[in-house]
Amino acid sequence: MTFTHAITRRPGKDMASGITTSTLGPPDCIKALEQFDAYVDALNRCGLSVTVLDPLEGHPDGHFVEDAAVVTPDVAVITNPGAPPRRGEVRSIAAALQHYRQTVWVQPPGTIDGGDVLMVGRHFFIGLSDRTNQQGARQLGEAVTGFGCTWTPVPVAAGLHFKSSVNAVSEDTLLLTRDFADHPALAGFHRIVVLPQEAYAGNTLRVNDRLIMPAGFPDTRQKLQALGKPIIELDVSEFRKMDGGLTCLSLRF
Ligand code: CIR
Repeated sequence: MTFTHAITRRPGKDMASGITTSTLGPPDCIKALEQFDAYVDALNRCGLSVTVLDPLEGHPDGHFVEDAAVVTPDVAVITNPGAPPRRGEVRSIAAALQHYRQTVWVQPPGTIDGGDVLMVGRHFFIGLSDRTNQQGARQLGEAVTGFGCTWTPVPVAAGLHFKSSVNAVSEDTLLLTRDFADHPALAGFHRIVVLPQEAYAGNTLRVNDRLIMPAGFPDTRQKLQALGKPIIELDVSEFRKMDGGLTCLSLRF
């Protein structure tokens, strides 16, 4: 899928009140805004037209827009996020997406976070995690099947979301952590396995012919260089403190 657009949301002053399991300490909101601006700039450099929504009052995780929808070439599936405090984020994301796609909505008791959904070609891997349940995965699967796509559920036993650990870095290559390296569902792909001490770099974002990776992971960078794509490194330290990373800061389509 060639991307032309992205939707993002500027972090609010309350971003430190979001959900996190990290022990890295509270984020510096000023630094986070600088990192966010650099992220938007990188998406622009990849050729995308980027919508930047205003912070969503009362939703300190609202800038992690990826979790609120799954956008395919055919449809935008609006999620029912697995974390109850995040459910109020979806309405404004749906409003932004309705200009571009028909929307369908995941219904409770189904829950799903976009961070659990990896589209590779016309196939979807849907992580079953603390945030995404069987019903939510099935509803998304049925929605995309209606447009000729296929899907596979994948249990997520490590990390917050499936894409915390597994991402496509080319049409046929996945970057992944050791936890997923031998997973039978992923066996048909070339696999680049990140070192355990560089597991966070598994959340690398492919935007058309470029890769955007978190700064500070030299072994992963060297492995990715073999793909011959331009690499942009970004410091996302303040989002990492809130269990977020590069993929979760935008919806690309
Ligand atoms: C959360 O726990 O929901 C947020 N603090 C982080 C969400 C990160 N989203 C993503 O990786 N797709």
